[in-house]
Amino acid sequence: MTKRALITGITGQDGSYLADLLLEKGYKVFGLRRRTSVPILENINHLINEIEFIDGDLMDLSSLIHAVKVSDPDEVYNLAAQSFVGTSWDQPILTGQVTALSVTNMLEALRIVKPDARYYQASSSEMFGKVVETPQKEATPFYPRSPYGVAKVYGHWMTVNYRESYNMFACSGILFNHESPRRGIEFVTRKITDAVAKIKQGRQSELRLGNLDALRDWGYAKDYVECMWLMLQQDKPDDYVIATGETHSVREFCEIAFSHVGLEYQNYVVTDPKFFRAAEVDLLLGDPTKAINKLGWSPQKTTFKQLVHLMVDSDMERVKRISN
Ligand code: NDP
Ligand code: GDR
Repeated sequence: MTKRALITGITGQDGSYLADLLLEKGYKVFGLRRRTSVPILENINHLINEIEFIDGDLMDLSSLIHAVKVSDPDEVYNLAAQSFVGTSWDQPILTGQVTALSVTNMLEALRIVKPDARYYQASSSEMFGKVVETPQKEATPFYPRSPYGVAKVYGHWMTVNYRESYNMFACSGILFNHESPRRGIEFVTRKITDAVAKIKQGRQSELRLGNLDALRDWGYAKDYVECMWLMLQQDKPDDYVIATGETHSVREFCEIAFSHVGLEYQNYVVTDPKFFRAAEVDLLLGDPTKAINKLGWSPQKTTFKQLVHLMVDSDMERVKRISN
């Protein structure tokens, strides 16, 4: 029997890679999509005829009930969110409504219409926030440092709560930062690789960044969506940290990205207070031991250096295309 999956956040980085993966596995894929005046299809243009889109918004419970009825899913991947930490200080209430409370909308839609569907919640290493313990694992206490991090803690605990209250197959993946050529342009990695390509091709002169000393455990999004799927194939629902177990600074990312095209980052990167955060998460470093042992997942498919290089190469090509 063909398995059916409903993905929220299908137009985003992870939703698009997950759709690629599930289609490869022979799933029928449904994607919840917000109505926009101009379609945002950059990440899923190649799949437009393979996905069945359902119009809806995570904040609108009735649209989620409709989406679950129409898709009749075996698996639901709830990836939609206001996902940019910076914006969460500018729009803390919206972030709470979308990234926190709407998780309950999705869980309620499932409880009402299809309680035996398996559910994946996109939790985040931002829940760890201030360093309490390093490396961070499933049992590390949360200390979120942004409205986004606080919202993700709510969504995480609601997922645990629905699992324990209603015996639903609900899992949370606590994913550390993962990047790719499909990453939104405002996130630091993509902002850097886009700038490297534009500077190299004479279309930009400098790159303005905030805190260069922030440390992140960066992996490749294409590798990480596999874990989401693996979590829903287990006998029992559970929560897992997904990370590489390595941490690198924003500065190191710059060094590798600029040097890949023969440039030195010091000549182009300018520190701008505008990009510093009201409260910073200084160090993220995850311990993926549980995922390795229980899911049989391998964290080091794509190394940090390979990740930086593949993102720079992709932006070099894209900038060349748009320049012609
Ligand atoms: P993106 O920002 O690339 O994608 C977010 C998606 O959510 C988009 O498809 C967006 O749609 C959709 N969305 C936003 N608001 C709503 C809404 N009200 N109703 C319906 N859809 C909405 O995020 P990523 O793909 O990077 O991340 C996926 C999930 O994983 C997010 O929940 C994120 O918080 C979480 N996460 C991400 C990590 C990472 O490093 N990438 C790490 C840990 C967790 P639209 O195109 O219309 O804006
Ligand atoms: P993050 O990702 O906040 O970790 O959240 P982001 O790439 O935005 O920031 C990473 C680190 O880089 C520092 N930084 C800058 N960041 C941005 N965006 N722009 C800059 O100019 C800049 N200069 C320095 C930041 O201060 C920060 O320390 C991502 C998102 O995908 C979340 O949805 C997800 O949950 C977490 O990763 C895990």
